[in-house]
Amino acid sequence: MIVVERGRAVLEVAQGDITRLDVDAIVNAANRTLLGGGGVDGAIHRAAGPELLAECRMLGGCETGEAKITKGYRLPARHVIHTVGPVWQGGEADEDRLLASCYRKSLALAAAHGLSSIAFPAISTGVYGFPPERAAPLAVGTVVETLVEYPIGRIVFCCFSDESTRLHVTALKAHAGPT
Ligand code: AR6
Repeated sequence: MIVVERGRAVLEVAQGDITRLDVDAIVNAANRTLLGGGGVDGAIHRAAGPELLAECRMLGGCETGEAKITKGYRLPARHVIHTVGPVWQGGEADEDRLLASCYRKSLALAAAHGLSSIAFPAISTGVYGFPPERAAPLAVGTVVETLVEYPIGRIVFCCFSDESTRLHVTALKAHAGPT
């Protein structure tokens, strides 16, 4: 859809179901229990199968802004990185920092496991109510900033709706050009 190169890395926006992507890791917009839910979390657990929930039970939950990794089981993706985005409370409750932290910690975990491709959903912009037009530039900007630290070759922003896709394309275009 749109592809931008930043040094060693290629960033792209794709539209569709993240559970179909063949990457080293897909990121799950989970909740603090890590025991499943609706939205993208529900879709990932359904597609990965019950073994994913069994592994998640052993993780002891996850704090907002943090990330934990599991295997991908029946998914085409080899791993799932579970992160917990902030619930939108009006913007004065550290939501921006916590959302940026989800992207940073997920990339750090992917790099620590030697992974070279990763796909993100639009964390917190569904049930958690983070305004999508604020989240998209924050997500893309954080990834572009953080990437320089890690040898990750491919980053996909996997958007579900037309609106989310448009917002991420616009945000990514702002980072096109010489690195
Ligand atoms: N592939 C890609 N993106 C998707 C998919 C999919 N299959 N399904 C939904 N989205 P949400 P949150 C988009 O609500 O706001 C869960 O119950 C969706 O359109 O999944 O972080 C958890 O257990 C939206 O743009 O996550 C938590 O309790 C984005 O994914 C809570 O929801 C995120 O929407 C987390 O809420």
